[in-house]
Amino acid sequence: MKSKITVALAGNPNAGKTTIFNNLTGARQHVGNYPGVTVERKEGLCLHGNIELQIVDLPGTYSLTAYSAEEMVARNFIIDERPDVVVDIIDASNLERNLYLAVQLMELGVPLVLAFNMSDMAKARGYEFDTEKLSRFFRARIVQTVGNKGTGMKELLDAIIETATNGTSDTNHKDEKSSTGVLSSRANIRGSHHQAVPIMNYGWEIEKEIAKIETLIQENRSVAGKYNARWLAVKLLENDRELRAKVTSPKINEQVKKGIEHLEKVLGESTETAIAGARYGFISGACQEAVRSTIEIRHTISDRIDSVVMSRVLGMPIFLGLMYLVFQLTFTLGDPPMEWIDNFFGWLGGMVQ
Ligand SMILES: Nc1nc2c(ncn2[C@@H]2O[C@H](COP(=O)(O)OP(=O)(O)O)[C@@H](O)[C@H]2O)c(=O)[nH]1
Ligand SMILES: [Mg+2]
Repeated sequence: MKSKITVALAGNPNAGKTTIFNNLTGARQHVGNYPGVTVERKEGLCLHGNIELQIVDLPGTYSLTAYSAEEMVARNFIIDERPDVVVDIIDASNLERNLYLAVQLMELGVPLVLAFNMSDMAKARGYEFDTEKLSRFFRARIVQTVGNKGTGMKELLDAIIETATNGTSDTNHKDEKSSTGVLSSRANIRGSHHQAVPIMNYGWEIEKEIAKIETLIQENRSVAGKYNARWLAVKLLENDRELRAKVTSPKINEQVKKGIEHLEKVLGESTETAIAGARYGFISGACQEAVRSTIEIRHTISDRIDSVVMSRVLGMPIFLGLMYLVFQLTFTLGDPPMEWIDNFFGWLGGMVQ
């Protein structure tokens, strides 16, 4: 293992990135700017055991598209500087929304750790996570943290070092707790685990187009080495303007154009929308399997009431009973005011005459 590990902290704004960055680096920080843009670049050092970690606080982003300077900086840092580990700081109390970035990091194929931060808030909201299962879905070790209390920092560092050492590659097949006590997620992904874990799949039509472009990318030496071929194929189909400008091969561009046209015709929506929709579908499926919430329990109580009130046998009598009650209330409670109004108009009539 390298004696120095580069770690990039990614995450949605307000997920607690800076808090965790400060916890890990203390006063050993350096603040600069990314070249050419006014996006702040914060770096710091952290010593864990005898391993030195260089930690970079990436700008907060919801996605890895080419829409904003922040997203471009975050994405290009990961692609160009190839940090040994990317830690996605997730606001676990808003899990589904935050996992959108995690899916994209997973697709990018980077060694990934997910910090489920704000786990105190998530708990207060009644969420319970099956982190082992989520870890298999997202191909990343997961650590629950409370940034502002410093909880989970040691476990996070263990997971980072474990990921830098063993990677998140499929070659790691030991289906057991690792030496650091952090569950080695990759171990369970394909090889030894009996339960197959679905990988992010965009559906037959889109997958067919991805495969065609992916093949052309792999044959093209100028882009093949730099990018994960599947990721680039997806991004091109998403019509990512920066990457479409970067890829100059006419063969690839022609295939991308054809692919987008075909997909928009058969899907009836933009490829961008369809691809984002598939990502959200994946997240929602994973959460349905691995996140429990007491809000769900509240749901089931209201479901139970519904099942009585809406039932075929009791529904009508309950409805008629309620109507009778409304009728009674209207006339018994409505009687006195009706009398007052009657008297008032009688009096008014007398005055006019
Ligand atoms: N309740 C709670 N608050 C946190 C946690 N982590 C960070 N915060 C607070 O959340 C706010 C946003 O954190 P910050 O680190 O600035 O987020 P960033 O935008 O991702 O850099 C700050 O007020 C932190 O003190 C946590 O685990 N639980
Ligand atoms: Mg910040």
